[in-house]
Amino acid sequence: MTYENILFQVQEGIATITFNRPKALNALNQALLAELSGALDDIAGDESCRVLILTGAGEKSFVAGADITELATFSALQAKVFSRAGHAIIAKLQELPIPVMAAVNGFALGGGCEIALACDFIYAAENAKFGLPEITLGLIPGFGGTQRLPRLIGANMAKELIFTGKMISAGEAAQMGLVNKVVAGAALMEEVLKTARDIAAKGRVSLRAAKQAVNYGLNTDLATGCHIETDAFALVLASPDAKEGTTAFLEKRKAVFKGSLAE
Ligand code: CO8
Repeated sequence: MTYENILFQVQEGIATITFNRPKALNALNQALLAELSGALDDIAGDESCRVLILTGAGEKSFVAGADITELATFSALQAKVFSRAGHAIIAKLQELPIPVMAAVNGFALGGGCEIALACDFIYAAENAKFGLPEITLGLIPGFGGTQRLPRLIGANMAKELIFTGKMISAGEAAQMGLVNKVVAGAALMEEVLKTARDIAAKGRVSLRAAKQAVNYGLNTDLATGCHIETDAFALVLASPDAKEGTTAFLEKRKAVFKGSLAE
C-alpha cells in the first residue's frame, strides 16, 4: 500500500505512524483512515514490531479532528459509514497486540483526541491541547469519545469537556490522568522513543498478555478480571520468553527476549 496521508516506518522494532496532512492540521479524512487501517494491519502481521508510536506532522498539531470540509458534505448514512469506519479502525488500534503510545505534539481535538484515547498511553508536548469540540459544531463525538474519555478520567470530568467543547492544556490533561508525561516540544520524540525502546526490549508475548489483561479486565468486574489475569499468567509462563526471563535472572545476566510464539 502506498501512503499519501500518513508516514509509516519501522525501525529497530519500533513502528511510527505520522499523520501527514499538516495544511489541514492532520485532520482525518476517509483516505487517511483507509491508510491508517492498512498500516495497522501490516503492523499486526509483522512479528518484528514491538511498539507503535502515533504522532502528527508539523509542530502545530497531532490531529485536529475529523476533516470538517469532508464531514460537512456527508448525508446521515455517509456519516454512519464514516463513524463506523472510525470506530473499527480505533478498535483495531486498541486491539493491536503491541503497546501503542501517542506522542501528542499539538492539537488533539475531536477524532484526534479519540485516537489518542485509544492508545495505551500518551506523552504530550507542552504546547499540546486536548478537547472534544464537536458540541460547538452541533455534533457529538463520533469515534468513541463519549465512551473512552469517561472511563479514563471519570464521568463528571468527561461530561464537562464534552458539554463545553473546551480545550485543555497538556498540564491540565496530565492532572486529570489523560496524559502520562508532559515534555518540551523539542524533547517529545526522544522521550517517547526512550520509553518505546525500554518496552521493545521486553517479551512480545508478555506485553501482549499484559495489555489484554488490563483492557479486558477494565470491561468486567474485579473477580472476572482476576480470572482473566490468572489464565493469561499461566499461558505466558509457558512461553519461551518466560523461560528466558527466569533463566537469565537465575544466571545473573540480562534477558534477551526473542518474542517468538513457539519454542
Ligand atoms: N478539518 C478540516 N480542516 C481543518 C480542521 C479540521 N478538523 N482543523 C483545521 N483545519 C484547517 C483550517 O481550515 C485551516 O485551513 P486553511 O489554511 O486552508 O484555511 C488550517 O487547517 C489551519 O487551521 P486554522 O487556521 O484554523 O489554525 P488556528 O491555529 O487558527 O486554529 C484550531 C487551530 C483551533 C485547531 C482550529 O483549526 C479548529 O478549531 N479546528 C477544528 C477543530 C475541530 O472542531 N475538530 C473536531 C472536528 S469533528 C470530529 O472530529 C468528529 C469525529 C467523529 C466523526 C464521526 C462522524 C460521522
